Amino acid sequence: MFKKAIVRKPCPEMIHGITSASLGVPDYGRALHQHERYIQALQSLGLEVTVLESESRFPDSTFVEDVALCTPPMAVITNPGAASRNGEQVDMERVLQSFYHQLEYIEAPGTLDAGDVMMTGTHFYIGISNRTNDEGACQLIRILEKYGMTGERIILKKLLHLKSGVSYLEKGTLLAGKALFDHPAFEVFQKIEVADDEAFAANSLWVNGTILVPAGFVKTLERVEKAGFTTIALDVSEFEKLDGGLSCLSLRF
Ligand code: CIR
Repeated sequence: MFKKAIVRKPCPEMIHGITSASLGVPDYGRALHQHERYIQALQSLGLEVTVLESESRFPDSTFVEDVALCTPPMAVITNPGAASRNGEQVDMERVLQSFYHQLEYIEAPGTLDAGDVMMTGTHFYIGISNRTNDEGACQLIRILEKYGMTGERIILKKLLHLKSGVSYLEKGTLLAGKALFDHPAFEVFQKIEVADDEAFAANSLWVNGTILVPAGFVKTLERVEKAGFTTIALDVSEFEKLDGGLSCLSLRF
């Protein structure tokens, strides 16, 4: 179970965030409102949420998931793969020092965005993407092994991050879009398929037994509920415009 979460308020400069989507420019006021609702949902599921002030030097800094990986024994400060985001991790290091005794680091030439890392118990899947390189993934696997955990690499083709295409819902169940549904590494799991026209909803989020699903993705919501999970639908439309989903908006530990 998670006890804590860290989020960062979006900054007005988020309208200049990196995107591959063609959904238009985010509405900052609406983004702030959606962020508030996101925080309230985490709180309603028992998490104590630390809300960091917005950081205007980094338009994408509300996507805190990418700059650190939180595991039970330690946190890893990443080396983000996008030039405009590299530096976001510095402040997160300071914040995580007050929560963790052990911090580890991904170092250049390794790059890693933790949106590429999916935790399934003590085993971690690490996407090799435009943001996470082989060196970064190998560094992470070595760090995990020091703490009795394991990791393996998954080569990505089209996805921004591994968790843009797959989410672990616990209880041995994955929610996966077409890009990863049949991946041999995931044969051991039960799977819920995300319809092609709802691909964004593959980024859903387990929080203490409840699955947060992006609002408006009704087929996914139905399939997750039919599989026996309790859900909360949350509108993240303004973050979707920047390729960011539910997991990207917090660190949970
Ligand atoms: C980026 O391209 O880095 C941001 N606009 C979106 C990051 C989304 N983060 C995530 O999937 N973990």
